[in-house]
Amino acid sequence: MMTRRRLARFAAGSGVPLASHDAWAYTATSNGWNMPTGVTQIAHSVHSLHMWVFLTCVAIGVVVFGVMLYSIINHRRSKHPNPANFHENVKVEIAWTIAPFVILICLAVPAAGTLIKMEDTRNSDLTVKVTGYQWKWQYEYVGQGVSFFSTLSHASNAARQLGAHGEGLSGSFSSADLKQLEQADGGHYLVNVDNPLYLPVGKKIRFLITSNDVIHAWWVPDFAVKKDAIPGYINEVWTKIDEPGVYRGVCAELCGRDHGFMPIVVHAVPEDEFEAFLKRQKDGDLEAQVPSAETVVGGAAPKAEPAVATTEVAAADTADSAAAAPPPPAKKALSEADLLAKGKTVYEANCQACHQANGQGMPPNFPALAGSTVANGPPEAHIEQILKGKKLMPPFAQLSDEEIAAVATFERTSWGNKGSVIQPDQVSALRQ
Ligand code: HEC
Ligand SMILES: [Cu+2]
Repeated sequence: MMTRRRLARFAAGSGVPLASHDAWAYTATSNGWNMPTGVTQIAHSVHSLHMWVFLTCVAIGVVVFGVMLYSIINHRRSKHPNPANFHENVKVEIAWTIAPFVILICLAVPAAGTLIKMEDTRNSDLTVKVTGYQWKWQYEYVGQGVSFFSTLSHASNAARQLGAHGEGLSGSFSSADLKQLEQADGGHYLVNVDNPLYLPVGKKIRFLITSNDVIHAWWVPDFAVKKDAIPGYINEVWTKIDEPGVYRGVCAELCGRDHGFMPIVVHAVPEDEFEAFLKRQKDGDLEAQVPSAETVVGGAAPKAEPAVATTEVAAADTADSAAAAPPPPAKKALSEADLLAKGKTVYEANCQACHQANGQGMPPNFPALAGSTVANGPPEAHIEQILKGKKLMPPFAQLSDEEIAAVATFERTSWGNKGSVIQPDQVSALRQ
């Protein structure tokens, strides 16, 4: 197991997307040799089914090879120089027609039962929409107004940059490098994310699975849930988790360059903790709309009126000025410091894989942003490129106006670039 895990990590470090084949090793309920027993009723059924089919195959193997071996030894030429000479045997023919038929029925009945249970997504307590992106997942708690992206954790990503430049499988990747990778990200190299999915235990959760670009597959072995995420289609699947814990999975459909780098982390928690999580998410969103104390009106966005944004949660000191009739909701302007701080996180999660932490990119295919004409040129072209993508660069329109403004400001200000502030308003103006 160790060797397999090492190999997968080694390969992943060198940019070869092998990581998903190694997923057994990371499940909570697998010993690394067999399928995980899982933490849901369905997973237990799937595991029993797997064991039943496996043992049936072993029994058939033993009987067939037993008879063969017996015949080879006992009817060898030295013992029986004159072979029996007969044709057709009705009894044997009936037996070898009926026996496989019975075996197939014994396999098909429990398999069909489990499949039917798996497909029954009725009466769920909660619906989560899962959308695959190259190369991250988006989770939306349907009807709750909570949705977020889940990307490879920063620590894993940083460690893999180290591997990406190593010589990889060709040899000069030292065992010290390997050790370093194994310990990277708290021992969860390539299977940690920035924002895990939280789910309540003991509740029937329905997943609606789709994709925004190419085919991905959402796979969490401990739940026995594995479903293709297909653009334009919505697949349904469900789970009901029995035991609280952290469960991991990966994208299980080869989906492009970073297929091996879009893991899944699920925190299964008791219901009250789950409610607290949802509340935190909702409150977080509200906070984001309220101008913070150090918010300044950027020169680039004269329309912004911080004092009138989201009056219902206005702090006491803004209450009086908030009485004025609210104009059409203007995006609030952010301070350069806020933009830069946020931009750095957005950059690490979305751009660094191609453009590198130092902004040098990986020429010739992935250009440097340090000294780039786009990052030092007119803001519109820069924003357009992020929204729409260009050739090998995917579009990032799914990021919020704030996130795009922040990451553009970060790029324009880092690595010796000239530096200028882009505000969310400028981004929303360029969206169709
Ligand atoms: C999958 C790799 C990839 C990712 C991820 C990526 N880019 Fe790019 N980026 C490219 C490629 C390739 C180009 C060159 C496009 C061309 O001109 O052909 C590029 C070009 C750019 C340029 C213009 C550089 C120049 O001078 O031509 C900017 C600015 C940019 N990217 C910003 C971003 C931002 C912001 C993000 C994150 C939100 C990001 N990129 C994520 C691949 C990527
Ligand atoms: Cu994928």
